[in-house]
Amino acid sequence: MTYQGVLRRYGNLLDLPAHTKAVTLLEGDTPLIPMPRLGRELDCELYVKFEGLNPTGSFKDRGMTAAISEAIGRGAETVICASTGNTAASAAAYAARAGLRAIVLIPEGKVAVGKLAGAIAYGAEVIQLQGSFDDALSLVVEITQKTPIALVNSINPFRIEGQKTAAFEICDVLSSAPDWLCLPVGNAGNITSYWAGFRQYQKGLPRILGVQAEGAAPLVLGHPVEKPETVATAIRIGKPARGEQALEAAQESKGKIIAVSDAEILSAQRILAGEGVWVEPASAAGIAGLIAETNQGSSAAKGKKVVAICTGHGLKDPSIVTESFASPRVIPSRYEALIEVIQ
Ligand code: AN7
Repeated sequence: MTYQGVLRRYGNLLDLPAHTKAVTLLEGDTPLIPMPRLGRELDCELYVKFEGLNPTGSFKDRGMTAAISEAIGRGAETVICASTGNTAASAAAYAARAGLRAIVLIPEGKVAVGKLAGAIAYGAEVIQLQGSFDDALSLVVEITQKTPIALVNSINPFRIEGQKTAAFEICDVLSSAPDWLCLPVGNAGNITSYWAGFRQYQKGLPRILGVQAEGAAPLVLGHPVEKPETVATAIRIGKPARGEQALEAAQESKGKIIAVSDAEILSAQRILAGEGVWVEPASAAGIAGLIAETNQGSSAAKGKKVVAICTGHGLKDPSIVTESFASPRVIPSRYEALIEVIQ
C-alpha cells in the first residue's frame, strides 16, 4: 500500500479519540541518514533522523496531523497556537488542509523568515506579540480555556501521541532502539514524545541526551529563564510546558540534559551541512551536545549506535547562513574571468 501518513501507519498505537478524522499531508517516514564521517570522528555509529523533510519542514507535522484530526473530528472551527515558528507553520498548513481557521501568536521579530513565510502562505492569521514565546503560550492557554478555540501546542496530548511515531520509525529501521538519542529541547514536547514512544514500542530504550541553548536553559539551571536568548530561535523558550517530563525522560533513561553555546550550535550546523545535511540552528543542538560531551572526555557514546534528531530544515532560517558570509563574488560573463577566480 502506498504511504498514507503517520496516523494510518501507526494509528493503532496512538491514544486518539474515536471521533478523530484523519487530516494528513503524508508526514513522517523521514530518512535515518548515516553520518559516517562525523561518526568516525566521534567514535560512534551515527545517524541523523532528518525531520526537516516533513511536509512543512519540521517534526511538528507528526503531532499536528493528530491534533488537527482530533479538533476537526470534534467540530472545532478555529485552532490557535503560540510558536517560535515551526508549530505556527505546521498548524497553518494542517488547518488549511482541514478547512479550519488558524490563529498563530509569535514573539515579535524573533521568528525565522522561512517559518513566518510558511504561516502566512498557508493562510494563518499571524499575530506578533510584544513578548516572548512563554508570554504567547500563557495567552493562548487562557483564551482556549475561555472560548471554544482549540489549542494545538504540545500541551495538547494528541500532539504527543502523533510525535511518538518518530520513535517507532527509528526502531523499525534499526530493528531496535539506538543506544543514545540526542535532540534539542525547547518546550519539551518532543523529548516527552520520544521517551513515551520508545517505552511503548518495547524494542529497547535509548539513553537520552537533551540539549538546550545556554541562553535558554531552564532545565539545566533548574529555574525558569525570564529573558531567554539564543541564535537558535526555535528553542528560545524559558518556561518549558513539559519541563518536568523532560527531566524524567533524561533521568529514567540514564541520560541527561545539557546546555551548549550558540557558537557550538552554529559549529554543529556547519559540520552537518559539511556532510550534506543542512538543518536549522536549533536542530543542530543535539549534535552540538554530542560533540561537547565527547570533547569533554565522555566515552559514554563510544562505539555505540547514536541517533541525532534534526528537527527542522536549514531552509527555515536561511538568513542565519547568508548573513554570516560575505556575498558571493561577481564576475564578468567571460571564461577568462571564471578561470581566474577559481584557480
Ligand atoms: C526546529 O515551533 O516550540 O522541545 O513553537 O522548532 O518539543 O519544543 C519549536 C520547537 C526543536 C524544540 N527543534 O522542541 C515552536 C516550538 C525545532 C523546533 C524544537 C523546536 P520541543
